Amino acid sequence: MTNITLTLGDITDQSVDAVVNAANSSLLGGGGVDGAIHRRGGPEILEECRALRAAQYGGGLPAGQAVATTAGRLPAGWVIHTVGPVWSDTEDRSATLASCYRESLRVADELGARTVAFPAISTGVYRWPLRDAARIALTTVRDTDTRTVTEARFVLFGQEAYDAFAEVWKGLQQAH
Ligand code: AR6
Repeated sequence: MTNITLTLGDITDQSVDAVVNAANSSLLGGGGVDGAIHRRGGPEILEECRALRAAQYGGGLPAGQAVATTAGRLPAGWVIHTVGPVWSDTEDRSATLASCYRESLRVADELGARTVAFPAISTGVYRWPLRDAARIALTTVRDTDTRTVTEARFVLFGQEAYDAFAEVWKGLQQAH
């Protein structure tokens, strides 16, 4: 069973077995969490991402999937890169967002990771509304069985994101 915790902070400061990156399909870096992870983790992460592109992900990593690399100089064992969906007003892409969390946990289990730090995937550049993203993230992680993962730590960057996750989590626990 995975214990869910919420933390206000920067995901690159987390000493965990695996840090999840809200990447894009190119796997070659970007802004937001992705930029912070590559900056702080150093060039080894990008080297492994390039190798993945040259091997099994020639067309890029599809949204909803996840793949692991070294964490370079981060205080973590691995980075698990996943690609969230861009928010759409006209199309329901919730299943893809849920898949990011499920697939990241599956990869973490394969690695034998116990502690995993997640950002609020898709809530930055990809514009997913925070509360809805929090509901999808929290219910998906709560309902996913894991073998080795015992802690899923949501690392929220800013009070607004923290409060949204905390309120949604409180509501879900009361409903249970
Ligand atoms: N630690 C934790 N959370 C963070 C950090 C950090 N250091 N920095 C930002 N956040 P985003 P997306 C929060 O934009 O929406 C990139 O360019 C941020 O406040 O990083 O999935 C990729 O390459 C927000 O709540 O990811 C893709 O092109 C959340 O992390 C695209 O952005 C996610 O914001 C992916 O967009």
